[in-house]
Amino acid sequence: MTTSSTASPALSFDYRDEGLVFGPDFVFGSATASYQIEGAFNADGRGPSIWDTFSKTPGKVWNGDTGDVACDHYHRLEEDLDLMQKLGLEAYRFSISWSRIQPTGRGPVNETGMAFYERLVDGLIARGIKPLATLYHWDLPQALEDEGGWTSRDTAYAFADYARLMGERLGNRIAGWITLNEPWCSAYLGYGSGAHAPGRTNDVEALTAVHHLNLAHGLAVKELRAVVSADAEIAVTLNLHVFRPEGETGPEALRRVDGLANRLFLEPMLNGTYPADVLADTAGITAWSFIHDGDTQLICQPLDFLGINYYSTNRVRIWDGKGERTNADGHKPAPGTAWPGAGMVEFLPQPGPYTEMGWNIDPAGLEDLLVSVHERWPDLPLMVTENGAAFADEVVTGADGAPAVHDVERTDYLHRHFAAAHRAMQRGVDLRGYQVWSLMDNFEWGYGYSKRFGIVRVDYDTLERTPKDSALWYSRLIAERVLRAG
Ligand code: IFM
Repeated sequence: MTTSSTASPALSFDYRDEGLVFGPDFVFGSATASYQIEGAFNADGRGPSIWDTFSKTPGKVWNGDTGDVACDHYHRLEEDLDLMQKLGLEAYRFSISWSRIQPTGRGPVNETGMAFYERLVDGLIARGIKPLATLYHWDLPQALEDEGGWTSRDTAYAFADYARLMGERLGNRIAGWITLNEPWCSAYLGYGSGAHAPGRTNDVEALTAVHHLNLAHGLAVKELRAVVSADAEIAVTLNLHVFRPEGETGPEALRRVDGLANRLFLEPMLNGTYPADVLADTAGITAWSFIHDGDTQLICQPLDFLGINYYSTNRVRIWDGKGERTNADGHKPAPGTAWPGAGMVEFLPQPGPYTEMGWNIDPAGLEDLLVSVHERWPDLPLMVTENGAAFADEVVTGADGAPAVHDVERTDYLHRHFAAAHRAMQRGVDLRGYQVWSLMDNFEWGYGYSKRFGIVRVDYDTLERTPKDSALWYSRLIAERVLRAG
């Protein structure tokens, strides 16, 4: 897997192309996730998830923020649906809170929780917006974590049951199903570095979680296929990492981290095998005996598209043991490591500019990534299921006296990444659509409410929504299908 091009012919351009045309079938949308926006953490029978527990554990989340209220989307559904329609979204990617449906992760449906998603999906369809549903965006029911979470094989089977149940109830209305969002984060940040819920820091557990998440994906695809409409698409979303190797040791560093971050998911899911070199690299940590006979065949299910989340790039080499070591992997601070068995890899600071997350802005990385995945799996359609940027927005009073946010940097970021996606399509990539992260400002995990990714501003005191200039720019792009500067 070469998500790792050193240089692409595109690097000399600034990606501020204008006039690029997107065809009528390209699906413009926006994305959110349940814990990040819904709030209503204990309403109508919802059970606790690992993020409820983690966010309420002192010191885990910036400022002690939690998702208890978040954007209160649960109670403001109609207003948010109207907003999506006003912006002209063609698709909306949301995630389902497992513990709203099955409060303990198993057992009968909590009908009030299900009714919320039925209202959401029906409301989207009534407004001509395609529902794209993610089954798992990190909010594991706490009861399942208490039984071992993703280190337990049973969790994969419980997930498959939940997937079937959702397929039975919504399978005739969802245009696209996404089993998992970014299993890399669930496994390595949840069980390795401890930056995310459940906050464990154990290399063996992180690698075990990788396999059980892969297995959960495969089992869920099988269950969904059995019950959803024939025209519903089924996919998974991966946050594939783009690594740029630095110096002589760069290629070896790249092989190691590309193996952990990308190939450990892509290869079982798309080829039905685990990468032998990664199993060998990590043999000192685990013998991988949790992979049972037949698992890789189960994991490898035909997919209708692959969802790719992209934000920035990494520069890597093997640490030479001299001087001060940098560790700019973009997922710090954390008590443990997100890179089991790859402690010798040094993440070098990237040249700027940066977003408010400290992540470098590199649209060429998106073009490189889409092209490299396409070259490896030419028949697999792709969709950008997340891309966007956090900036410190300022609210001003607009000409009409109403609040306004002139988020020039976010608009420019989106413009350049849409240009990169367009160029990838010109190079043959079958890219089906693009879901901007995020529809609205929300709970940014360990960073709480300190980082704003929304194209719509949320005032966390009044919960008022204000479309930022980036939202107005996006609305125009969707209407005209021609890329222009902000
Ligand atoms: O907010 C997250 C989202 O939940 C998953 N992908 C990355 C986003 C920005 O960090």
